Amino acid sequence: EQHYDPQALQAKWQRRWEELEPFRGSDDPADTRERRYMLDMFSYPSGDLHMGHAEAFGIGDVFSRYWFQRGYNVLHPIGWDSFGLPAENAAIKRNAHPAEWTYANIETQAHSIKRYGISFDWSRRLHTSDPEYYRWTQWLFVRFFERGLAYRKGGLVNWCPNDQTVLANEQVKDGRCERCGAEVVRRELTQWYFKITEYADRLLDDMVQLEGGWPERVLTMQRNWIGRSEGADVNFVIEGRDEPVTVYTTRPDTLYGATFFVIAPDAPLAEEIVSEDRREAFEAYRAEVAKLSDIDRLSTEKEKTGVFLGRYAVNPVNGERMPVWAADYVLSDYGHGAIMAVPAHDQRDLDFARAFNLPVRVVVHTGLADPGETGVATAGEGSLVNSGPLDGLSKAEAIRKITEVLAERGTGRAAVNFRLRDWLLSRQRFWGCPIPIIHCVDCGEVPVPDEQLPVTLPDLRGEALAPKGVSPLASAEDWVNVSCPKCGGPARRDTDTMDTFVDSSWYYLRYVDPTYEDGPFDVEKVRKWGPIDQYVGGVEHAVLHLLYSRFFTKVLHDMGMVDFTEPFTRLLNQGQVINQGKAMSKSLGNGVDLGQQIDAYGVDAVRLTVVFAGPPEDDIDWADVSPAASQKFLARAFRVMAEAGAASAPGVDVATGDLELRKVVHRTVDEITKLVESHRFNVAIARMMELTTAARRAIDSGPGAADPAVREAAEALAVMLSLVAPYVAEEGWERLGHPASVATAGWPTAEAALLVQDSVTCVVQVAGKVRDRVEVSPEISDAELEALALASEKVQSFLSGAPRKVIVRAPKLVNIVP
Ligand code: ANZ
Ligand code: ZN
Repeated sequence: EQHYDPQALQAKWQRRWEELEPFRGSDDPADTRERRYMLDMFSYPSGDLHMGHAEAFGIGDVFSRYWFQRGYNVLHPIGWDSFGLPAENAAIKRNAHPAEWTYANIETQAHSIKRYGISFDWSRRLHTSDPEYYRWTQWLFVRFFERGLAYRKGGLVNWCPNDQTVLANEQVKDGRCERCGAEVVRRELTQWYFKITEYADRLLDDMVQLEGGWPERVLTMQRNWIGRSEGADVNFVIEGRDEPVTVYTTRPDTLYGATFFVIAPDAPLAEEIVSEDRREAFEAYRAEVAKLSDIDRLSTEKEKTGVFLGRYAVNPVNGERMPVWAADYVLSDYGHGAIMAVPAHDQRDLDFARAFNLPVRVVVHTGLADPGETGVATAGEGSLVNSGPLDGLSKAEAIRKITEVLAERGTGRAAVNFRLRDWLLSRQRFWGCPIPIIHCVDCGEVPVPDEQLPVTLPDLRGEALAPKGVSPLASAEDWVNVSCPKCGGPARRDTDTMDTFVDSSWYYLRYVDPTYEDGPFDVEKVRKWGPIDQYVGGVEHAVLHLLYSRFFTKVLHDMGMVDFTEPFTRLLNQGQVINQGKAMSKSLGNGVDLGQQIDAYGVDAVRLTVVFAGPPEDDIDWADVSPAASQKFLARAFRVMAEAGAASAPGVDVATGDLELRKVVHRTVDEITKLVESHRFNVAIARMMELTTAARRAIDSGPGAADPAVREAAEALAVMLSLVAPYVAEEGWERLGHPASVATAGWPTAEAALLVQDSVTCVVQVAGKVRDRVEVSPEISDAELEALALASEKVQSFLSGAPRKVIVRAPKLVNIVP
């Protein structure tokens, strides 16, 4: 039977793979193979697999399967990032427990992933919502707490009074809740934070390790997110206040150009210093600003707003009095929450000055028109003017000089500032990892002792999970009230759960032994497997998961638990699958269902389509690709393998095979190897197609199916095809007479002797149609080739008289226009 039936192959081989388990990473100390750790970003269990998974897993599998074929000891695990809000919302709706929805979805996805044929080591599967896992998330939290890296502080957060919940900055649109449209208020809440800012410098500096291995765009995003800048802290006296106020500036050279002073309206300082006659206006303004997200506040498009606070600051270098304003474009938690405004050289200050008629004074002469007139601030190089002792200096010289002067006088100093904020990790949500802290009136924050971990979630379901403004855990009285581990007195558990990004910050370490009981991970095994050689996942995690994981790794390094400082040596961000030029969405009705695609074309055709569509980083428009064409190609490849298998037995002497075909095989193997190594997977597939065509021709109009070179071609095809079409490859391999699994059969090697090209095939077209092929030397000249082509009898039979034009592309193509 040489009919290609993808669904039958899937049923057959999925069962065989379950028995064979060809993809186990080996921890056997006697196993001396070189190790490779291949990681796919794990899945969130919301419903079944979708096209995005199909692409990410499909691309990741090319790496993993290639390494298996090359004989490495490969670790390629899979698990689920299984805490999170959607499970909770589903549970409220169905009056159920979030675990039911979560684990049902995990089973559905696991089933689909197995069908999709990804080379995962299923023995290492983990779920972050399992108590065996989150016990160790809690253990790590306690270690961070002990090191001063987890702490609680009060702060303003976005709060939706309707949904009774905290919102992320990204969920606030024009001051309203993205979901329900209610006006968002800022609420003062005491929350847990991780002190990621303490690692800001190292997060930046260690990026040198990632150059070349990570997409430049992700490195840039992280660099901007961390936002290191250099400048100076400058002290200003505010009339009537004893303590001077410090501002951070990247341009201390412009100090003589400061014409007013701005404080963030939500900074305590603004409230403290506002004069009595301005207090009412100030408070009204502050209430308006409280509705805005930082993103809104920093927008340069937004009209400038502010209120005069009725007070004056004194410039430390020239004694000038500057009015003090409160304005929303200054943020309370950046720098010191106050700035000196230099409208001539800072656009936002200039916009503000023009809106409120404040003076503009140029202090760096750049040769450009006066910003006071043009409305365009000048930020570039120039020489200092109107600046006393700095006059005539360049920007850099002036920065150095003024910083020295300020330091001598004790009114300032060089300073570094970061945009990065500490990581707010507490959530008032049920379906997450409980924070393992007990609050005691006498002892304060007491960590739950290690031997009492995990602190498991209480059994709440349905309505009990509905948002009430405080964490649902607070309503589980029996669970909340405990005795203090230190003094035994009455105490209460912390009722917040952790951001799910905490769970995913260390999962790649747990995979080496997910049942390990003596710590979060087996340190020795991580030493052997880590760090991850290749990570594959979406770019949407550029500054969240990928930054948090780097932070965790550094802390674990400092704890002596890992011997590397960067977790992911190489990173690939696959593109998105879109349809008709747009992201798939319910409202557009352009969704593509993975299950339906697989039912229609088979797993192999879908996988091949995904990888063949273009470079792995590019988006795939499903309207532009053809899984049907992929299926046709796979059917052709299948017939080549089946016919070769039927005509000859394994172990024939390939050296006696047809030389022309052998050369094609070895050249193709050589090219495909290089293409896979350089991640040009789509081009590698194009070469596999060419090899299939060459083998087909050898069978039909060449030496025939029994020729050893045909077998050689078919075997190479099976192995190489296994990277993207594992089912047909496995079946083909079996038809060729080999025991399963093709996945570990070994990558073919190209023989150098067969790579020398002594002739190439030149295609001769007449009016765009192929009419003949001639074997020529690769060095043939255009003129020689043209003569040779015109001499062909086949060609002549399509010509009546002299051709109008002959286009020659030596040595591969001649196109004759009759
Ligand atoms: C005076 C000045 C003059 C400034 C000039 C810039 C240009 P980066 O590079 O992002 O660190 N700034 C300081 N604290 C701020 C806050 N809390 N909210 C909003 N803006 C703040 O930016 C540092 C610059 O951002 C500082 O330098 C300050 O404006 C402003 F020609 O000081 B500059
Ligand atoms: Zn106590």
